[in-house]
Amino acid sequence: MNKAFITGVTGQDGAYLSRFLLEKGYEVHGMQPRCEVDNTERLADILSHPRFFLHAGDLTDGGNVFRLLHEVQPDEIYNLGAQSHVATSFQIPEQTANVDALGVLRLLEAIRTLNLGAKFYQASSSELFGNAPAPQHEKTPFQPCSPYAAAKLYAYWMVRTYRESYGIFAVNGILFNHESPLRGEDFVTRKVTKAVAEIYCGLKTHITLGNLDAVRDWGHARDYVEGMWLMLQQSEPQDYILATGQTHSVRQLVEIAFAEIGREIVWRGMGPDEVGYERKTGDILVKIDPQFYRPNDVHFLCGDATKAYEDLGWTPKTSFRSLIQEMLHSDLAQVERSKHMDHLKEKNERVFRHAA
Ligand code: NAP
Ligand code: G4F
Repeated sequence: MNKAFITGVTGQDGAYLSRFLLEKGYEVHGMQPRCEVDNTERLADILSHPRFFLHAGDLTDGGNVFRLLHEVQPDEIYNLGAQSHVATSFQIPEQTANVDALGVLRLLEAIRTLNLGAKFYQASSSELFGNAPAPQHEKTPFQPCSPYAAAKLYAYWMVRTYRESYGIFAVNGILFNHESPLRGEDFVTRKVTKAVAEIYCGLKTHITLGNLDAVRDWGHARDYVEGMWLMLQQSEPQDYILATGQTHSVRQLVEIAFAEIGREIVWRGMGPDEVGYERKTGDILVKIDPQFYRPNDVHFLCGDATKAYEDLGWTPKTSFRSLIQEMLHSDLAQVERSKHMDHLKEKNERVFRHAA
């Protein structure tokens, strides 16, 4: 039985990858960082799986990383753990570097010194390209423009250094943005689908965003975790881009999500004064808040995943529209559930007050 070790198992990709590997018959071990609140929500349905194990750990703790890898002795290591929010990396650059850059070094050093022979997948990012001309492919020169991207660039080169210097099977998956109903709520796709669901249910009146003109190549996380696995099943370690090659702006994302609830958005104004209002009613549904602008942003990402298609047979299966529909329907169901819970709570409180 193959044994996989996943850092970042409690995150979006960790949750999809764990399910994918369990279905393939793997024993899956995940590193779970300590958290004040329960961080296993995305793993709820596999927590009691007999081949799924969580280990307390942290990528900033070298001793912990060594001990866990020594104990688990995995065949494959997927390093998905990161401070993954680009805007936040401008606020906590040192912590971002500690996790996203040095965390990778700790893992690679453990593989080397423990002589593990495990294959290693590094979650590299299209952020490495910054504002380099599109479409971006494996040979496009990197131009990182955030502390997050710079930390990921260090990690990228460490993977290549350990592969070339010590013969470790280590690969970089340079993944373009991928989303899902499990996406964190402060990434723009999920922020939009959640807000549209809340507006539909009457819980809020509008959404507040930053740069509407940023363009991304958005795919579905479920499709991308298969690509991660395929990279480790090759006879030679190589770096690959995973992307859809299709682009949309944040503005288009907003229009598509509101169209799903039958509301057509029209734009008026410029920069921070721009608003998106509903054509039929004139209601303002989108406002801009400069607090969501970044000190530096990546304007246009569009990936060329030809190499992954040719070598791995990998192609994305989910269109952008169906991704947004799936996310929105999941958020609508979630909002309805919490409205129902609030209603029950209110009802119970009324009964108790009456009884008292
Ligand atoms: P995510 O949902 O933010 O998950 C990140 C995970 O890292 C969480 O499980 C988090 O744990 C964990 N983590 C944070 N600090 C840690 C530390 N000090 N030690 C150990 N674990 C730590 O991110 P994702 O979207 O699944 O992305 C997975 C990886 O792919 C990340 O490395 C990200 O940078 C990279 N990536 C993502 C995309 C994308 O579009 N999703 C594209 C390219 C690359 P808690 O939250 O439980 O604390
Ligand atoms: O959803 P985002 O925060 O994702 P971003 O910055 O592209 O990073 C994600 O993808 C990377 C791969 O390219 C990963 F490496 C990284 O870990 C992460 O998963 O922002 C997308 C765009 C940005 O240009 C941002 O300025 O949306 C713009 N945006 C506009 N308003 C906003 C908002 N982003 C966020 N998070 N929140 C807003 O209100």
